[in-house]
Amino acid sequence: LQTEQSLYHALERQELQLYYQPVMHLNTGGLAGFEALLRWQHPVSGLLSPDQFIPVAEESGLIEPIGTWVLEQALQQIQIWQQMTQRPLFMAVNVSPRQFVHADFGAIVQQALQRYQLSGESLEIEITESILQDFQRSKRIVETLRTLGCTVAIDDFGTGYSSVSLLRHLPVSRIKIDRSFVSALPGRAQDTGLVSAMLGMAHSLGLEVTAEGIETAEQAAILAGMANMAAQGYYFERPQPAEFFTVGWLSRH
Ligand code: G
Ligand code: G
Ligand code: MN
Ligand code: NA
Repeated sequence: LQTEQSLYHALERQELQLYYQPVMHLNTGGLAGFEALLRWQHPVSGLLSPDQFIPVAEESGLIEPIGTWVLEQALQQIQIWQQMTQRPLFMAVNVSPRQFVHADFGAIVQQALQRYQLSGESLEIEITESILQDFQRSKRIVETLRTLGCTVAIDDFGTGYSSVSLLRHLPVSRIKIDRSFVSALPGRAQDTGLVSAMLGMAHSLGLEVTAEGIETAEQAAILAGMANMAAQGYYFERPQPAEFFTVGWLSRH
């Protein structure tokens, strides 16, 4: 794990970078949007993934300026890609609990949308069940985000003990089925059964679904046969820097 001081400098020295992973419409193969994934280009250790520094950012409070930077950067990028493609692509942004329950989170989102002249539908906020620690406040923030037109997704759905409880109490719009369920496909009847139960639940509640971690054509075909959904995974594309999509990729999709 990295230290607080070096992370402080990372922000200052512009060592943080966003990678993007496309989110596809599984049944049509068309592009739906992107998820922004944070990286730290560390001068000594090389490219670091969020697991190596988000915990320090959370503990130190640096997650607030870092999270605001991520939001601004991601929205600036989706504005560029929307203009390039003339399509209503969305950007999904991961938000840590400490960032989410910050008193100004709604205002920070609103300002960022205004700055890049984007409607709320351009932004999806991904939360995990760890926000349940501050449930009342989280509920108000989810409501504020929905008022702004943003979608709110439950990330890593199915991995926590309370994922289902979250659906019961929060007006979220989407679940992202955790990749551990997708990587089990094709598997035993139980593995397929779990995924179809999650799809059934989403359907009953009027929620949209993204399946994460699709790595093979077979997994894509199995899921496409089950329901309409959005999909992400190495099978479609790995997370890549913005230039990768701007130069070439977007004109082919
Ligand atoms: O991209 P990768 O698979 O290494 O991401 C690892 C984890 O880091 C995932 O759980 C992802 O949700 C989280 N993550 C990625 N980018 C961000 C970010 O900008 N903010 C926060 N809080 N978490 C992120
Ligand atoms: O927790 P969250 O869903 O935000 O994490 C997304 C992480 O999953 C990113 O770090 C991304 O690099 C990783 N990821 C995306 N697609 C795949 C995939 O198909 N297989 C695997 N193993 N990881 C993936
Ligand atoms: Mn995510
Ligand atoms: Na996830």
